[in-house]
Amino acid sequence: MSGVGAPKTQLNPKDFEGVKLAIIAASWHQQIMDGLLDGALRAAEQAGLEARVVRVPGSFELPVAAAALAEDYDALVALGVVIRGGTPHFDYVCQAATQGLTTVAIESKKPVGFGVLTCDTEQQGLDRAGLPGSSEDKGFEATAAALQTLLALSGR
Ligand code: DLZ
Repeated sequence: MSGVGAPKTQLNPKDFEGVKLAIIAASWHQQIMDGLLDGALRAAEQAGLEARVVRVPGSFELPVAAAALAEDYDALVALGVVIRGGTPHFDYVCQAATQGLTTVAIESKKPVGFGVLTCDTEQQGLDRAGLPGSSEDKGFEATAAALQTLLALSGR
C-alpha cells in the first residue's frame, strides 16, 4: 500500500467549532514520531483546534488510551511507529494496535484516525513522517481523516 490516491485535504475551522480532539502518541522511534506528531498538530491547527496530546510507551498501549479518551473526546488520533525486527514481536504489536483501535472506534462510535506506521525499515518510516524530505505526511492524514469522518457523521 502506498500513499498514491490519498485525498487532498483542507480543513475549515468553521466545520469544527467546539470539537474535542485527542491525539495519542507512542514513544518509540523518536525522530519519526516527532514528525507524525507535528503533522497531527498541524492538521488540528488548520481545523482551528487545540488538541490534547497523550503520550504512551508503545503502540501496544494505544488502544487502552484511546478507549479511555473516547469517553470524553469527539475524535481521536493514534500515532505509532513499529519497525520490523528479527522476531515475530512486530506482528503481535501491529495486530494488537490495529485490532484494538478498530474495536475502540466501533464500540465508542467515535472516529479514530489510524496513524500507526508499520514498516520494514526505518527509512520507510522517515519517508512517511512529514519531515523535510518525506514524501508523505501520515500524522496530518490520520488527523484529517478522523476530523472529516466526524464531520461526515455530524450532518453539519
Ligand atoms: C517491545 C516493542 C518493540 C520491540 N518494538 C516496538 C516498536 O517498534 N514500536 C512501538 O511502538 N512499540 C514497540 N515495542 C513496545 C510495545 O508497543 C509495548 O510498549 C511493550 O510491549 C510494553 O507493553
